[in-house]
Amino acid sequence: MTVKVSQGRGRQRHVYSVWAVYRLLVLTAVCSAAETGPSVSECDVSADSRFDCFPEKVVSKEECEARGCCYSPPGHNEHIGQPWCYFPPSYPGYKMINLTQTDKGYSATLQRSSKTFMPCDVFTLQLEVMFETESRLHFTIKDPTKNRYEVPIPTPRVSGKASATLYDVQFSYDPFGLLIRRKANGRVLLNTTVAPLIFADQFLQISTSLPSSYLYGLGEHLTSLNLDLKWKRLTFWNRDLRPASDSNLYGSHPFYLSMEKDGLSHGVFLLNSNAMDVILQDAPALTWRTIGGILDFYIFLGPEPKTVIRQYQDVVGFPFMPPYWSLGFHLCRWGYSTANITQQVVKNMKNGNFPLDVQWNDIDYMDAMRDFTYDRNQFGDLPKMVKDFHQQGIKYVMIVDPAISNTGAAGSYPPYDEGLKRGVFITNENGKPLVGKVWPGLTVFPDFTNPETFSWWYDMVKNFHDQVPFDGMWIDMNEPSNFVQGSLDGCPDNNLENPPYVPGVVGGSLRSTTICASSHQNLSSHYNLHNLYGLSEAVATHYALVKILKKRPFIISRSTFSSHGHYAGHWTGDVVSNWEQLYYSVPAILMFNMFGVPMVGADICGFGGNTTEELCVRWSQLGAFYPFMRNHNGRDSAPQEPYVFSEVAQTAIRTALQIRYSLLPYLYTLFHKAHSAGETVARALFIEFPSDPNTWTIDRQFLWGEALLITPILEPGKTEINAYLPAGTWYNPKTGEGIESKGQWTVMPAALDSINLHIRGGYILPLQYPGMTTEETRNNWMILEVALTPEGVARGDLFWDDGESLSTFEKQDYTHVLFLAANSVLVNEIIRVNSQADGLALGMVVVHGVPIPPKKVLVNGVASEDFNYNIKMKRLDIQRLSLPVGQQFVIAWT
Ligand code: MIG
Repeated sequence: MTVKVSQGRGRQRHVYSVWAVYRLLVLTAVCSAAETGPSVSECDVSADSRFDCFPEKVVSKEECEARGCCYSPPGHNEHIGQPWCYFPPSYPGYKMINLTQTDKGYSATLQRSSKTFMPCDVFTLQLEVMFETESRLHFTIKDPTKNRYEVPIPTPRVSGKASATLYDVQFSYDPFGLLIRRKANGRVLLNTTVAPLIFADQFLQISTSLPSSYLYGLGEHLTSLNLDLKWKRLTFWNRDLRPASDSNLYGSHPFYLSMEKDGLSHGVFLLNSNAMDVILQDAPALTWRTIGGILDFYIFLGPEPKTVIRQYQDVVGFPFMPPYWSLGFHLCRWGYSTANITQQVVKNMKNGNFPLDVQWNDIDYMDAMRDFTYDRNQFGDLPKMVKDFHQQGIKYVMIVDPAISNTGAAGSYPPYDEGLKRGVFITNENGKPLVGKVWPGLTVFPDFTNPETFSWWYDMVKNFHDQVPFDGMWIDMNEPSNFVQGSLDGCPDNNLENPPYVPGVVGGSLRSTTICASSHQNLSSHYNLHNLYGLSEAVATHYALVKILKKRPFIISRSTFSSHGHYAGHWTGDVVSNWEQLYYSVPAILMFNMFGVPMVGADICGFGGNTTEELCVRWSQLGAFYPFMRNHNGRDSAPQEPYVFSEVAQTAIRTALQIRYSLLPYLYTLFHKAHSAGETVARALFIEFPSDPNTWTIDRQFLWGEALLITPILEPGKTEINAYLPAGTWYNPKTGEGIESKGQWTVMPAALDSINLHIRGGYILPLQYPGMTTEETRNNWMILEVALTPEGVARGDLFWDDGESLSTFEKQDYTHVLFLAANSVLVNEIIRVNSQADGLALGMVVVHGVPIPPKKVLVNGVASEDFNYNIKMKRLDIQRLSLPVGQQFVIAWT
């Protein structure tokens, strides 16, 4: 065990924190803070390093100083958001006593001797530090005398202590603070001595310095990928809101990844589901401020961003393996008002020669907008429609909202009658189901933290599936959204409804657009569980579908929380049809991949407002590279199905779809790697090229996996685009051109029909000729696109199974083939093969970067005439192959 624990009071402080030294000195002089303001010299804190002592409101000098804090309203050159009232270094904190070694790490008692400004300080706390793995440190701070709410998601249970760790931990005794360093270079990754720890019943706050200003994550918010640290407050309280900046949105993922100066990285996860603010400041520093639960932190040492992301997913769960069909194109809108119209859409797609896999319906299909019903007039043919779709190889997904109508005549609507009998609904202070209002009118809200609700939900879903054999579910409005504030009868007046501090939620109140915080759920109050509502519905839906379909479930949810990706995917909600939102969809998709929710997409062409043809073409081209590719539109917006546009636009969109379909084997293999190894599918450049600082802020380009660079056009009227090519060889698959990049900006064409794609030298992409559905595509010839490095090597792989059975990876019922090129030879190596690979045959190989015209091509030792060489592009095409992918082959060119 090489962890150092500082014993002397001042020893480590002068090394790590000037702040802490200062605090120590001042603390010996000033005893208890409160009534009088601190001295002028104590308040001499640089603006960026001030931590807010009065987050509730704008304050006067008197109010501020009454808290024992420093008052300094910003001048007009200073940044808005900078605290007016901030902690002096002497502000009393907790004192650490009884630090002891445990079989997992350390434990200690923390004691506060004076009150803070928040009611109900917890004066004695228990700290547990757990060295869970060599790269993961876990620590909790709790009340040892009282069980407080803890987030009920499964996390790894570790016994014992990792023996060699990438981190070491040091403690500051008085005031208590934690310092976590990267052993390899001594860098401080976390230092909580920068501001006082506060742990009151409804106000928990802890701050840390950051090693750099390159910070990512902390979704769901409308932000750039690299977060802006200039006094930004990110609020977590799941909410139904059209994505807007500086607003709490649909989901909460209190996890960040930090890129350190030299390209190493680490991550921090606060497992807490209460309403929360995270404050970012230029120091650089970060403050977690939550209004309940405990402090439950995981620190991931990486050191590569890829490993940080995997380590995070080790805690929250790896993503579900999607069915193959779900990687195809999905089409939806609010306003397909009859089954006929819905069927016509599918016909139009077919007539227009557009690939389509999944047709959707919005709430239009429902009878009086009630779940688990369908409108017998407009959608009388729904069961038949879905069966017809199946005949055509098309799947069907429909929306379901959580809220259940409670106004039908008794006995007329089983979801309510049954639910009431079985006690599945969230209750109010009187123990009666809380009544709100959503699409069907008055509604009650299922409590998915109640096991009985799981079985009730299963019964409802099963019953509906018996009538309408749908293939997946779209769960919307699960923040949960409510058209009245709190409930029909308002909310009671209590400390959960009116906490002493309300994070920066839109609407200013916890009940805004949702149900009362103090309403009751099986596991705890809604106050604690609110941010888990969407997740809990996704889990219930996942289990219901596994049981009903006995195949992999496909679920897309609006509301999410950490660990969501294990059960379901996400779309980014009600984005507006404009260029700004087109851009923001890129960081959103990349962040959700970092959160372990790779099945994610934005509504292609936008949901709110009317798209333009150009915007819709560009959005379709980008959307072809969303892991979840769905065009969805609002009720009042102009139509935006691919076939409504001009021939030119249609051609561009069709091309985008065909490229998507041709890449399916590669995409599916990436999903397998996400599922089995916690990788990202849509990947930020910095994740792949962490040692190149140019990539750290790029969020207008991204990768699929390691090998495919996508440069979408995100602005109108572009004829060219300046884009970044990280160091290496990059091939444009369309022109065949290869570029050697030193890590440089390059001008690329941007004609309306162009999508700039680059394949990275050193990689092999498995492709197929695109069909009209994923099913058709799966039966087509396979193509290998080989992108050689200057040294002439490349590698790739293919994961293949039946595309729908449960747990094929876990049961080892799949095919996995590696492809390797070196010394002018391409071979496959069969890691595992099953009968699913039987029909799969390689029809063509494209090799980029062949320097010398080959004279001969040998396929399994037999000379072939079916090859072309393009001397300008240095590209070799080998055609008319017919090689089973699941059997060893050797292709050589000399
Ligand atoms: O209050 O079901 O985000 O995709 O079309 C609106 C109607 C409810 C919001 C979803 C959107 C969906 C719409 N829903």
